[in-house]
Amino acid sequence: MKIESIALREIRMRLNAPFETSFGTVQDRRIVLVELIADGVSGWGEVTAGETPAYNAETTDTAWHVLADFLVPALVGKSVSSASQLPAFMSHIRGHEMAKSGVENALWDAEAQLSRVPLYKHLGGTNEEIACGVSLGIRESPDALVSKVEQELRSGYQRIKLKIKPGKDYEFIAAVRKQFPKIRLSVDANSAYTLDDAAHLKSLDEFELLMIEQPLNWDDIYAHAKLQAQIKTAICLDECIHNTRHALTAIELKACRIINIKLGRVSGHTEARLLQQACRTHGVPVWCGGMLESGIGRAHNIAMSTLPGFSLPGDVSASRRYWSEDIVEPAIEVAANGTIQVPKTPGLGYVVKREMIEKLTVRRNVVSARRAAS
Ligand code: OSB
Ligand code: MG
Repeated sequence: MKIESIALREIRMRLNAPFETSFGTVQDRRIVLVELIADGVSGWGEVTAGETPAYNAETTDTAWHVLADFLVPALVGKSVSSASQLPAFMSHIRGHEMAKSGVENALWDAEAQLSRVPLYKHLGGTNEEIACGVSLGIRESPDALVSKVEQELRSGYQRIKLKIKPGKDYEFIAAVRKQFPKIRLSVDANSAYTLDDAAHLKSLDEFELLMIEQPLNWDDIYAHAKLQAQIKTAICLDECIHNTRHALTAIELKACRIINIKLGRVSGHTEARLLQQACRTHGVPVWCGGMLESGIGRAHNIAMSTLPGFSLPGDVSASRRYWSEDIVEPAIEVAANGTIQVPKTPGLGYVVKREMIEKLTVRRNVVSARRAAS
């Protein structure tokens, strides 16, 4: 496949409601979209970086910089034998996984279309429907949280994840668990605690949580191993895991019993596939995390979630939970039993709404092979 052109766009989209985590609150998203043309076919990817470097080191603006100034010039005009070879063309650039993922995933979409197969099949996915959970932001009060949980359970979601931080944890979880003793419940701290909090985190064992996600430092696998040895609840790593090597280190150190895979955090479909395979070999369940994506990123998440290692419900929810109108059609919907039917048309399986994207675009950068060569 020849990479003929790459177009970057930044779009602005407002979430239906503010989303609060231990590191801050977001409502106005600044999303970088990548449209890559290979052999005449257009593929789409989404950069999942946040607006601030609070979840990880990348932001909308660092991703734009690395894409526009380094990745796009290195890739336009190149011929690649398959999308899975793309990481080799980007390995001279350290880090910036989310920027890389946006462009790599766009090529996977194009390659699937060129092969006339749905992306999920092209990736090696085996499940035709995926199990969905929700991630609920921090709320004012335990009562407000309980009514939100009730609403999401009524929509059918199979697992509820609560964002927590010091001072907004025990009572909130206790209130939800009291009301719903049997549901699959997990919590996500986004690195808000330290090992000094081990006794406090151990007190959460009584709630029989499915997992506690990333309680400690974003870059500290070893500290999680020390914590896992002291608590019953399974630790799930999110922020710490950028590639398969990190996952193997975490598994060997017994730093977690579950891993969340986010396409952006691990630099795209190629590494995500390797990572889920390594976890599967070691009997470690994985699930698909979310980054408040638009429909394009969500469609990639759906395709990835069909791989055999994805045995727990992901943070892959319906378009309407985030947006009044999504940028793909049909909008992504979750059935009453908490599943998404994986689309069967070639590529992403959803139609990208170009006119809408055009209206939301605040900046663009287009590089085509002819221009790159001249
Ligand atoms: O840690 O999983 C996380 C959103 C932004 C940054 C980090 C995280 C999240 C979520 C939201 O939990 C998941 C979603 O997209 O619904
Ligand atoms: Mg998380």
